[in-house]
Amino acid sequence: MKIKESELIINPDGSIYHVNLRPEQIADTIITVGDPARVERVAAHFDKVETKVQKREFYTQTGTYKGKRLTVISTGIGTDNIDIVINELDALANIDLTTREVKKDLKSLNFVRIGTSGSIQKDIPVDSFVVSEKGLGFDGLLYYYEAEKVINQTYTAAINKHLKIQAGKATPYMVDGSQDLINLLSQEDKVYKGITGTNVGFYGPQGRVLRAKVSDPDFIDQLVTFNYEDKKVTNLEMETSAIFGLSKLLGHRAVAINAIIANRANGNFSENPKKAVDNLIRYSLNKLAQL
Ligand code: R1P
Repeated sequence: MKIKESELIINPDGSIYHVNLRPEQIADTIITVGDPARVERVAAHFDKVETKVQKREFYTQTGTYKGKRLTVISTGIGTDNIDIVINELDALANIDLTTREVKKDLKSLNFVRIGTSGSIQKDIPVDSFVVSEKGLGFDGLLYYYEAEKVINQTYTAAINKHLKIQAGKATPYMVDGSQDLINLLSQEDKVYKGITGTNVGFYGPQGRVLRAKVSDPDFIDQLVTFNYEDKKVTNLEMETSAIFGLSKLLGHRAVAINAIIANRANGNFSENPKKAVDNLIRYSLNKLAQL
């Protein structure tokens, strides 16, 4: 079935609407970062770069690292952008943009988020790395799709039993990351693993109060005490749940690794967040070269 022009928008140069890329310009392993400036910092390690494209907050470079073809793309902040990036990259891989039909043989991509995040647990210090075993979504994005097909029902039930979510907020959901990618990125002792919470804002939705008071002052305390099968909520950021959910729905693999630049439990902020992120980039690229 042909997908209509209004639904799958192709630019005059044959690239897809927002990310502005053509199918041949993406690798099968795609690193997502929030900050467009981080794309340069990842690609600076590449042996060679074949593609550089920018439109809005979506800046992409494709090249090779130790011979492994990789794409790095910035998503900007938030799960609304993740909806665009994952759907459009999937379309580049799995829809024939000329006939506008879904291909017969579907490709499975690897999505690897290299991000920054705040830890909520006292014992996960600034400058450490956390690999997300599960995404805990407060964003509600996945409920616009067939969420029930991909959420982890047991963990979703457990978190909803534990938290008191007020009416008017989206029901939290949990989605698993891909175990092989989790294993690859957490081989070393210095890497923590856990559940990454994703919310729709940086301040109130993550329990930060500057001047505007929050509706549920206990939210972070409730999150800290969640413990199911020895798994805890380790950190909070703004993209992982949607990356995990959409990737799973579309048959892709996904993982997230974050540099902890703030510790919300003791109020610390990294003295050198740039260094922490550069360490994370080097560590992650070396692991991805083994894929
Ligand atoms: C907020 O400052 C942003 O930083 C974190 C959050 O998820 C959010 O996108 O990640 P990135 O550094 O990858 O953007």
